[in-house]
Amino acid sequence: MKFYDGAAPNPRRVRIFLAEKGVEVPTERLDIPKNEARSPAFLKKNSLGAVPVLELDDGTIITESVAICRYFEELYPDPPLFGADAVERAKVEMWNRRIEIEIMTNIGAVALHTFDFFKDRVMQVPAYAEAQRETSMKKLAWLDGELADGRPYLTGDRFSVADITGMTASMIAGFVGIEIPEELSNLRRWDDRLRSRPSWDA
Ligand SMILES: N[C@@H](CCC(=O)N[C@@H](CS)C(=O)NCC(=O)O)C(=O)O
Repeated sequence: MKFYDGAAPNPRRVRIFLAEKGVEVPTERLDIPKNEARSPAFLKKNSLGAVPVLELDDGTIITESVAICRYFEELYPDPPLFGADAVERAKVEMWNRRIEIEIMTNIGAVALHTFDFFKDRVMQVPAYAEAQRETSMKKLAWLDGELADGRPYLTGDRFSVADITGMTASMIAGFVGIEIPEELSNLRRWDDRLRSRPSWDA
């Protein structure tokens, strides 16, 4: 198998996941700014021109960071990062989607609509970026409220792929200068906990 990687948030989700599992996979790192993920050869692997991509020995291609993580979860079930029973699995799915949709997409839009890097990739609307920056602050306050019960991780006591999505959102927030306000102490506590994991540097 080969893992097509890149210096960017979504491939990093898979890198963190693999680090948490203690698994090493043959990897090729594409140079995203040099458009290597959009080369004709790579578009045959992923028609969306993006990493991460996992290519299996029989030629099967898996794209989408969470789908790749799910595949590795099947191969290496310990420690469980998608939940250990029916309720946990549902909560992981719930929280992963909540973090992607409510947090990461909003923060990501700030980057997409302002960074020069994306100007040929999306139709940029700077006013939309500003609106999303404001929305992001409201969503962070919402998440702080959710974490007010003091649980260490999104789904409870167990770290999961939903927290990994949170780590990625936190990284993107850093790129666009969104900081967690001092008063959102529950969120800060969770973010500090994630940053202290060795996999943060994956
Ligand atoms: N939904 C996809 C998103 C993949 C994606 O957007 N990848 C970006 C890096 S974070 C990419 O490879 N971009 C290549 C380019 O813009 O040329 C996932 O979760 O894997």
